Amino acid sequence: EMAHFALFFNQGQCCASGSRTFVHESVYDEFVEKAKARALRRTVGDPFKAGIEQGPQIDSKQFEKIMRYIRSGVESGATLESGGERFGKERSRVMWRFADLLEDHNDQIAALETWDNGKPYEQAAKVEVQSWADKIHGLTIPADGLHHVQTLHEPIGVAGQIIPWNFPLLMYAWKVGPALACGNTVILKTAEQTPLSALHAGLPPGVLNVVSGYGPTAGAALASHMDVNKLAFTGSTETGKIVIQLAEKSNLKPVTLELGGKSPFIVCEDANVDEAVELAHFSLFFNQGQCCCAGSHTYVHERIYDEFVEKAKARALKRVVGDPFKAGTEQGPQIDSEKFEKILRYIRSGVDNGATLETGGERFGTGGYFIKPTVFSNVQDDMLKAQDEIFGPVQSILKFKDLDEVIRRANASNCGLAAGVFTQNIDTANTLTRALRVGTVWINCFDVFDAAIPFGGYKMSGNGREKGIYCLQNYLQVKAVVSPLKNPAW
Ligand code: TXE
Repeated sequence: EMAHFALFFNQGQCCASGSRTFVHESVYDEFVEKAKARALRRTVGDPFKAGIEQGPQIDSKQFEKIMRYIRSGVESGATLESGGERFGKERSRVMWRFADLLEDHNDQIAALETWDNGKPYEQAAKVEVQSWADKIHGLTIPADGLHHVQTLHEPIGVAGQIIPWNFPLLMYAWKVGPALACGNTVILKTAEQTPLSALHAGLPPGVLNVVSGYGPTAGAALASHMDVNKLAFTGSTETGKIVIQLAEKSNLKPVTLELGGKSPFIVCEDANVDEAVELAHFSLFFNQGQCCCAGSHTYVHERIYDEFVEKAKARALKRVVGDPFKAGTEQGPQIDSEKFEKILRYIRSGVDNGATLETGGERFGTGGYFIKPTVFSNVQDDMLKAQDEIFGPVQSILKFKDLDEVIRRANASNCGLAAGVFTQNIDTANTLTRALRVGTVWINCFDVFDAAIPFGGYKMSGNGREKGIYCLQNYLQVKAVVSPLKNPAW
């Protein structure tokens, strides 16, 4: 204790500091062990805060000089027992290294994605991992009375995460990044269709554990495990209801859910039709139509409806379907035979219910789960209302007359993940943005995903947000710490 004080007092900036600690060999090992433990306990941080033992060094010049001495100590062969770097950096360093590794192996990982999932190689996920690791901190709170009150933001513990097959690597990054940045360990279950890319990443042993397996066994085990402290799930609304019950029945672990959507894409009468057609096409057909936020309900103002339908059909006919490894391919196969059959069933039911099949509507080629880009016009709300997400390359174009009507119809959905709004009029954009009950509104754009932008749903599209500063609270516990202030002057 005394040697620690003799050196570390005043950030080690004392002319008389006990900088050379001579220890008799008979007690050397024990002393080193205990000195290390003491240094690890030293509280470093805001020097105005009670309880802080060590603030920053005086300036950048001194700081850099000390860092140089530390490096030269390591290079000269002294054993670095603890510390040796900027405070708060350790977790951040691991995160950056993880991000670097993902970037370095991007080609390989993208190929794994295409093998597993069938998505065009050129589109295979470009992953962003952001580091919040060294920016997570609590608050000091000026509560009444003579108490020092602060909060500590601590990791929640073991995070269980279950991800789907439509964006295997992207879902992995969205889930794993914030959980690790907040200091948790992770057990991640990949979808049975797409296990490869997640198995490719590596971190310190035990920090990130990837489990491949089926939902009702491996997934359910994770959701109901007593030692898993938090669950994050992306998948169908149906399975979301199951995992939330498993969590409740076991240890009441908090659950965040990112579930399906039926997103409206609203094209107003003042829109540039060519641009709107292209964006609406992208919003639905991207990733073989297998996006939770796909613009599956294309509402078009009656004044431009016929022109829009004609051009949407022409664009769908131009879509390049085929080998996902081939440059220029826009659309690969659907994920598996079950989903392929389900989409074809929905197409048949659209025809049976009287919607006009403009193009597509059947399998593409003779092998594999390829579906021709399909466009329906004259679609009525009740045809889509009863059904689940189509989750395939099927665009449904509906007609509307005025804003109030389209708001009412769009909000009648039990989902609320996202919406696209296409207009040149700022008042129209503002009105729709405020009125739509969804987690993301894209105005004159769609599928803009940045690691800093929160993503998640209203209503049955889920709860909680992924990405950005909003997702951190899912992975942190807040501990209130109260201690008496002995000196009333403070
Ligand atoms: O989803 P599931 P499926 C929608 C889309 C699609 C439909 C069905 O409409 O057609 O869901 O897809 C795991 N306990 N979305 O069957 O079952 C499963 O192993 C614990 C939207 O693939 O939800 C996988 O890892 N886990 C969606 C994950 O849940 C279980 C993306 C997703 O599978 C489980 C995918 C259980 N009992 C499909 N059962 C989106 N929001 O983007 C399954 N799982």
